[in-house]
Amino acid sequence: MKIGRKILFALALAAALGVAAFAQDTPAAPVEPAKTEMPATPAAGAAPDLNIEEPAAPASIPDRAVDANVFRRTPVIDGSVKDGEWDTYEMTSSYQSYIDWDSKHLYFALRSADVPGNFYVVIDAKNDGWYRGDDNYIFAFTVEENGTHLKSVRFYKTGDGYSPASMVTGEEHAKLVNSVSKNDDGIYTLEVSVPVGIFPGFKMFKPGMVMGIDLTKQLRTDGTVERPSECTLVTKKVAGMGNLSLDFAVADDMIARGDTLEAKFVMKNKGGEDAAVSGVVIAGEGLSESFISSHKSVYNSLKSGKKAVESIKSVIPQDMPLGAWAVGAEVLSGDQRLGAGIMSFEVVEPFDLDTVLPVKDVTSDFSDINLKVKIKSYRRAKLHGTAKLVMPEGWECAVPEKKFTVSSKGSSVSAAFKVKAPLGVVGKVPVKFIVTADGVTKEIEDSFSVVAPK
Ligand SMILES: [Ca+2]
Ligand SMILES: [Ca+2]
Repeated sequence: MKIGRKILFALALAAALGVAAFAQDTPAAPVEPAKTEMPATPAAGAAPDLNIEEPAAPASIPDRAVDANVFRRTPVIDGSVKDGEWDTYEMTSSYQSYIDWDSKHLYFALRSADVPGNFYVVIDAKNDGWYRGDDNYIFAFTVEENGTHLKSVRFYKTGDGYSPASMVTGEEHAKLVNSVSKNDDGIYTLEVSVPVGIFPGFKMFKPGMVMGIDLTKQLRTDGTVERPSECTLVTKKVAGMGNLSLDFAVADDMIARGDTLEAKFVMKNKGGEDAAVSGVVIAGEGLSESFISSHKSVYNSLKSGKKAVESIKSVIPQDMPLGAWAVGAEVLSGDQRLGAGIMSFEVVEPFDLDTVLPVKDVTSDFSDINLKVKIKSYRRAKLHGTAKLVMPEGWECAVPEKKFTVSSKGSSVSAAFKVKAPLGVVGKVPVKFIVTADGVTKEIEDSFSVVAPK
């Protein structure tokens, strides 16, 4: 069933959280101090000040209303902020900023009437202290009148010490950052994605992770920043009025195409009086609207102390793009909204691959070198497939292709191959596995080292 009604959960939540709406048409003059440019990289040998504690917030920074719970959702990086695409981070009279995340990326966006100017994404990935460790980044964007922008990534790596002086620009990191901007009638929009691999030690972003993140239009006059705000990566957001408490429960939110998203939306009336609930609408939110089955349930009321559960069941179609999506629920009393919530899930490939190769150097006269590819299934049904090993010229492998079955979702099997080195080979050996299952073929490459026998 399709419900021809647009549910604007982001705005509903913003209203429930008491955040002012973005005044797009009448941008007020910014009350910020004059903008500052990024400082040049200090000369090598600039003495780091290792004993200073983190800088206190300067008095000139105004109080900011930010939503530090970052919702999981995959936006389209095309320079346009669409309904249901972004989770709001901060709203001011002159600009609005957004953060989303999924398992592979962090996403940031800015809509601003205040151009030209600067936009900085400041990240303390492990939230272990700004300027501490090797996880401190400033992604800097300079906004031009015509909507173009320049990009630089500053990477602060200081080991265990504290030092704003130890900065390095990371050209290789800048290349990994995807950003698209547009200027539409004086409203400038910038959308950015940052891959998880930029941050040392991070393989995947996961629910509950706490990261230090700040989106700001200015740095302090000395080019440093405040300690980034603690942001938590979340998979659901709810806001109920009065004594109405709302929640989502989902057993498994990493779902392969063809499998079913199964979740529950739970309402509880914690008050002493009946709540005038007249209906609940469940539907795909924003961009997922056309992929997710929707329904509306009619209520007379929700009695005092009672709980009501709405089941969400929707088969993930084969054409639904990979990434994180949102389902929304809206609690109605006639035309009034008593509450709303969004919950996310991630559409994933049917399986993931990892390699298990010799960690230590192998001597070239060793006859049975063991190479494995580990296949983790995301399909609820048994996953049958084939794994093929591709070695450089001259390597022997008696059985280079194997069949495998992964019995259940979340479990893994390894396909193991024994190989023998050609005579006299030494050095790094590239290995490629090609795995096909469920109509999807994936490849993974890795390497191990061969040394001459003693
Ligand atoms: Ca977009
Ligand atoms: Ca840090």
